[in-house]
Amino acid sequence: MKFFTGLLIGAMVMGTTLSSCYMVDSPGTPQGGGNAVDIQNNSFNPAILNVTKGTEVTWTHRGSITHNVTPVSGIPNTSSGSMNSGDTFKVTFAAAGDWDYQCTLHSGMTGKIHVTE
Ligand SMILES: [Cu+2]
Repeated sequence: MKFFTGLLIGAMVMGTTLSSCYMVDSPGTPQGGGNAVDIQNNSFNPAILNVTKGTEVTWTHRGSITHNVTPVSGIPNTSSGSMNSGDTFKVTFAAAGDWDYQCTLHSGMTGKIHVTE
């Protein structure tokens, strides 16, 4: 009888261990960084992105309401226009310098691409 009780407890411990494994969050998709900017929660992430010249930067709209990427200063003078969920916008930065930008629909929603040689 003790043997069967031991088995039962063993099975319960194993079951608990297995079920806790299933509860571990799956690794999320990396957000931002590299040459990518995410548009989410009324912000650009990362707000400041450092790239070397010649890099193509991609903005991806991962939110739900309309945003845009509009330069404030720097070159090239190109804007995304209205972006909605799932939309992407790409800009290649051919020259070193700062490219400051904003979403004209939401004050305080700003970002910067810092382009180095
Ligand atoms: Cu916006």
